[in-house]
Amino acid sequence: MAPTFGRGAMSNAWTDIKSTDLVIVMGGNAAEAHPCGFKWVTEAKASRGAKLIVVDPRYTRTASVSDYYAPIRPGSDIAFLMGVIRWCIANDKVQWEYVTNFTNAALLVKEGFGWSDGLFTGYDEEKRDYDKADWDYQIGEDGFARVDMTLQDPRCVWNLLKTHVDVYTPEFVENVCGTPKDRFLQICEMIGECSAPDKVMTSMYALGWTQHSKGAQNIRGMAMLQLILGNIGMRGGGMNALRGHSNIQGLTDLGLMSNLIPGYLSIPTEKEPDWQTYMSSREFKPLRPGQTSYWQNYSKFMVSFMKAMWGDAATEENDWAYHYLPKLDVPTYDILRMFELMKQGQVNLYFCQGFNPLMAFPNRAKLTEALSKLKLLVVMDPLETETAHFWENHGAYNDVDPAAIQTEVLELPSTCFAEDEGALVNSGRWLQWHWPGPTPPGEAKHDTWIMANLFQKVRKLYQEEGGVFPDPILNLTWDYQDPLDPSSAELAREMNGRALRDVADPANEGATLVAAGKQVKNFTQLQDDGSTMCACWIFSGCWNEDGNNMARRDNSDPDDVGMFLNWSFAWPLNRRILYNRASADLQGRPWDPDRKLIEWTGEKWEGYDVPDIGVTSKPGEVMPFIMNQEGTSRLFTRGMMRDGPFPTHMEPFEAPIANVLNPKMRGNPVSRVFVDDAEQFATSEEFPLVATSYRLTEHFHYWTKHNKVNASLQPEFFVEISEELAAERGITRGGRVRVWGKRGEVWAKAVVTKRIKPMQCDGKTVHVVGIPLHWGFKGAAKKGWGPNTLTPFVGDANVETPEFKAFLVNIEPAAEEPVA
Ligand SMILES: Nc1nc2c(c(=O)[nH]1)N[C@H]1C(S)=C(S)[C@@H](COP(=O)(O)OP(=O)(O)OC[C@H]3O[C@@H](n4cnc5c(=O)[nH]c(N)nc54)[C@H](O)[C@@H]3O)O[C@H]1N2
Ligand SMILES: Nc1nc2c(c(=O)[nH]1)N[C@H]1C(S)=C(S)[C@@H](COP(=O)(O)OP(=O)(O)OC[C@H]3O[C@@H](n4cnc5c(=O)[nH]c(N)nc54)[C@H](O)[C@@H]3O)O[C@H]1N2
Ligand SMILES: [Mo]
Repeated sequence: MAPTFGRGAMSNAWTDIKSTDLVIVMGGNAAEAHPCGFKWVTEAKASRGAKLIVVDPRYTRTASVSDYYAPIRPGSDIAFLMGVIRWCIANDKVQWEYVTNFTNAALLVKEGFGWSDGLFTGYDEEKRDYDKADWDYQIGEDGFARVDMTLQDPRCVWNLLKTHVDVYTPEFVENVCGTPKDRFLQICEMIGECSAPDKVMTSMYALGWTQHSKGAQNIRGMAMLQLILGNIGMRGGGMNALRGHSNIQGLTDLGLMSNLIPGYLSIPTEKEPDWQTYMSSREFKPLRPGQTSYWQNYSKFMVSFMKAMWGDAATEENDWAYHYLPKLDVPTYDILRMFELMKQGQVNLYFCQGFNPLMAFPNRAKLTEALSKLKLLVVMDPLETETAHFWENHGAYNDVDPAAIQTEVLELPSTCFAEDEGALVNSGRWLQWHWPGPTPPGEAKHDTWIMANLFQKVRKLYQEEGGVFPDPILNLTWDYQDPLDPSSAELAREMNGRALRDVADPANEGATLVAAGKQVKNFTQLQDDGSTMCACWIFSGCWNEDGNNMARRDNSDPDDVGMFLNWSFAWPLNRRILYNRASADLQGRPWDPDRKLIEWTGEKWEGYDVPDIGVTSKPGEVMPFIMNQEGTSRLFTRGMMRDGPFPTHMEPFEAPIANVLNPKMRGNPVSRVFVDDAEQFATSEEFPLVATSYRLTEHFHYWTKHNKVNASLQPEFFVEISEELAAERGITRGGRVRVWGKRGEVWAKAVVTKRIKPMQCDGKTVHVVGIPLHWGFKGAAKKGWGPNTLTPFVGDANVETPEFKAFLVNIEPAAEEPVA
């Protein structure tokens, strides 16, 4: 599997949004969930008359300041986006020069690739997987992908795309999405204007797109549209994932997932028993002549990582201690799989750090059953969480029998991020250093202190008792001044990397590029001969010999372009807009002179941002998308996505209507479904209402209910329904309701609102029930439930994000809640 850059980050930056002409917020609610960042939208509106479009099942506070709003049925965004692409193609709203040269539109695809009935070729129903052999380019005798730059060949990506989107007519969109046709067409018109080289749209999205069984394809859909409009790499453009927690971007960057190594390198699989096999599928050769294909440097990043981990124990002779790395026997040990294994009794100890899964993960009954099977649960958290107290009876709020649960629970009080020193990576990939706030209360310890102390104790046990394979633990580099309390500065310097011996300068014979012991300048100095170490290559440059670049606080912004190059440090290489080479045409002239970013001087690239291309790479020869083998961006993704090279309409696992492309198909046909859960998907006959879940400005997840001020601002769990549904079910404003689904039931106060309206989809009236997520049985707020008693245990086919945003329920008036 090819690692991808920016697995959900902003391609641009918050400060860049002010340069846009059109903002589309679809799959998010930035005004409420990202209120500080949203000021840049307000700025764009005020300073350059930018317009704002919102597409959301609910009329949100973002919608309330929009220029145009359209409703959409939860889980139907692919149909909408493919509909917009179809409309743009049909109405010649295409940035042709960009599409032809900077995307893979001209590349020819194998004859065997095709689709029918909502499925691509190669589907195996039993395996719930595709054979992807034909989802690829035609390769010529020269070893390069074949092209037709005139876009005439029926097998070129462009013509396949055109045929693929043909079914998504405005009528199809209206029928599937419930979005009135006139609203859809008005949005198409607004978006279409941004195909002009000097008009730019930005896409701001978050969980409204990711939390679906085809979340990754929702995002692909918009990325493709942005490419067709020529908006990637442009100031005021891009694909902008608005990340959630203050450092969730840092979490992904540092590879805190079972299949990742820091910097989007990947953990080996069982099929890669040795280093040569592992490397053979990672250092991608260019697929078009003269292209960069930057992953050819993979071994430099990987070897430097191995040296950071195991120092002298990682040598060329032992393939850099490759045998120390675990080998995955399944694609990932994602959280859904871990809870499934726990439920099957295959996990003894669960170490839960900064996570409250009983509140945050789907199907509470299953989670409770899983946690009850553990021998030991360790929770490391500054707060008392529901997860740590899952065994307590709280009446209907947590209806368990403590006597029947044998799991031992240990709580390790940790500090919270505001009490720590370190860098938080924001959505725009900026590593911003921060300094500790208040002194931690009581016995609370920093996470690093707890981890270091645990590690030293475990290492001592291995030293004394051996064990099956002690080497990776015994040889782990741990050269911190205080081994029981590594400092944030030491960790950051390790992520930047340094020379372990003198590194020769390849461009200057006899000269030294980096002297032994010195910090490398950035990742371009990393080597694969063991002479450098670096714990996270994309962060390299954050703390070099110039000092802590993340702590920089110079807010000057020459010509008011929104780059702020001397404020903090952005990965990679302090670049603020990814793919910025694409902001200029084939000759290297900015598409929009008023929105110049970088340009070709005749000798090199220069401008306001750090060029995203070799500074002397000639325009017209080296294409802008250097991370890809093609040198271009991808309208067609070959075999990278498990569920298709193009996004195709799929219904949620629990949907009010059948998939109109294939009525027999449920959900995403390649999403992983565990046996017991398959029996638990509801049908619309039993549960006719579509539920979706979201956050409120006044609360942050499950922390702020511990705070009396927030708890009084939003005191009580509620659900939101339309006036029409309320009337139909005899529900009164502020009345109590019971909401139930296939997996459980909750009681809530009813907020009856005009902000949600029934929709017409495939001949049915579809009602939406909105469920905010902030209540539980701990803290200062009144006890409540949130949505996850009801949500299904299934996730996205590519990344396993649970399907929190579209599931089925029913609702009825209730006298009062049955609380013990
Ligand atoms: N105040 C506050 N701010 C927060 C948080 C918080 O708890 N409180 N949490 C943070 C975190 S961790 C995250 S990840 C972000 C999340 O940020 P967002 O994703 O913006 O927040 P949500 O409220 O989950 O959902 C956004 C919107 O998606 C809509 N939606 C639901 N289903 C669909 C659909 O199928 N299609 C479309 N187009 N829209 C749909 C919902 O109606 C909702 O308005 O917020 C962060 N910010
Ligand atoms: N139905 C539904 N479910 C959802 C969502 C949805 O939209 N709908 N959204 C999902 C999303 S996007 C997210 S991010 C999750 C959030 O789910 P969680 O991440 O589980 O929720 P939080 O309460 O934000 O954080 C977990 C814990 O981290 C602790 N913590 C804070 N700082 C520190 C620290 O420095 N160290 C340690 N050790 N702990 C710390 C907090 O006290 C808190 O108890 O919920 C998910 N669940
Ligand atoms: Mo999140």
